[in-house]
Amino acid sequence: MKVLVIGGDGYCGWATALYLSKRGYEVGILDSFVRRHWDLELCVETLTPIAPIQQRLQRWHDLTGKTIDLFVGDITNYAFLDKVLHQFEPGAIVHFGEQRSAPFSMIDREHAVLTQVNNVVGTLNLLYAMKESFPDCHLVKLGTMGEYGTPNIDIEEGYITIEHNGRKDTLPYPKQPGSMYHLSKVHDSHNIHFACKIWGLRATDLNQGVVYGVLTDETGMDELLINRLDYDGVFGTALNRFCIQAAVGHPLTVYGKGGQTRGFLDIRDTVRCVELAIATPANPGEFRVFNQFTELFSVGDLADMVAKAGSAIGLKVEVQHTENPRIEREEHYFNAKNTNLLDLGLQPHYLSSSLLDSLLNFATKYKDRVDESQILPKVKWRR
Ligand code: NAD
Ligand code: USQ
Repeated sequence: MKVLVIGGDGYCGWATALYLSKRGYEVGILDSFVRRHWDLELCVETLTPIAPIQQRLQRWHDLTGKTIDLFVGDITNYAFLDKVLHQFEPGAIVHFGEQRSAPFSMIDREHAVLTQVNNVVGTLNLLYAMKESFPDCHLVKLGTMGEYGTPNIDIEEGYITIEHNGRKDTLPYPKQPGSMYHLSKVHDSHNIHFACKIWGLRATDLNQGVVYGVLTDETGMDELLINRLDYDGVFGTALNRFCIQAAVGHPLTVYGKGGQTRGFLDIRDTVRCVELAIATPANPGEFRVFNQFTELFSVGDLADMVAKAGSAIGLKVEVQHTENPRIEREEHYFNAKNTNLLDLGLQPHYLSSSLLDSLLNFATKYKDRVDESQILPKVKWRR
């Protein structure tokens, strides 16, 4: 099957494109490289030296004999997107191509607008292009667990059955996102759901938790295939940041009380979940929602785990509760369901001391590339 990976130059997209290519899918990558541009604008760099995509793809071909097609452009440009779809004719589209940082979206009005326009318009263009010419293509869209917020009841997978005044219905689960970025994902979900309902498109929304780790079987094959690993205060995410902070001897930055609980998963499970979704597509007209995480952790507990694993390999690690730049609950109930992907056969890589060891050693290898002035958060939700 032909799979177009939108955002295939990014953290999740690159690992997924190689994984699918290795598994025999005919893969195309569409990317505008806008993420590399945002890094330059913010003066931040991934911990790892990522090669230009053309070199990455050439190396992949040399090592495996497999070719991945490349389409360079922006999906907010409808003419470009439509042309690519006609050229490549995908059976499934995996859509990672969005601005994905909550702090980036909260910098100021311009960044909020940029995030929502990029994400919502890009996805809308995709829905229209599919409706016009590829109505049977399966859209696998990356959503986020953060769409749900932190309600004081269990979180279901996309829908909840409610009894109200003697009547009963199954409705989209209430959304309480915590940033302009997370809001853009909610808007996307509504648009995709509507498109499935009125045009009969088929879509799977993967409400992914926070991804950690860097190596997959494929990206670990060669230095030129190395994946990005962000540690800065804008694009870096909790566990990855903590491991890199430990490697350079920076106190671990737990925001506020540290009781913020989220769903997490290993990047090796991200790629597998996407394949499971592709292999069993949603039905025509169906808007399917999977919660894509394997374990729940509070950020405080994660920091303690990293401190313990760091000490075991001789690092001196301090956990520091810093002022929380975000507006969010720091102690709350959080119990989310995640059975849909397990039912499809996902065998999770649970967080283990050996994974933490390998991530800490990986971070230590590249620690000279860390700019410590980029570690502390600079973007505040309320000034
Ligand atoms: P990333 O920034 O590393 O990659 C995103 C890629 O999309 C980049 O290469 C970027 O250039 C490209 N892109 C962005 N807008 C585009 C556009 N308009 N046209 C073409 N290309 C565009 O992000 P990531 O961490 O790989 O995340 C991928 C997706 O997964 C995002 O939708 C994100 O919301 C979701 N997600 C990520 C995580 C995580 O922990 N990284 C967790 C949950 C969900
Ligand atoms: N946090 C800290 N210290 C840090 C970094 C983060 O305590 O140094 C806390 C945050 O306050 C928050 C939690 O950790 O409570 C998660 O923050 P994060 O930066 O790791 O992740 P988040 O901003 O939620 O965004 C990331 C990805 C995003 C994806 C989301 C999944 O950037 O694309 O959608 O994870 S989820 O969190 O489930 O919505």
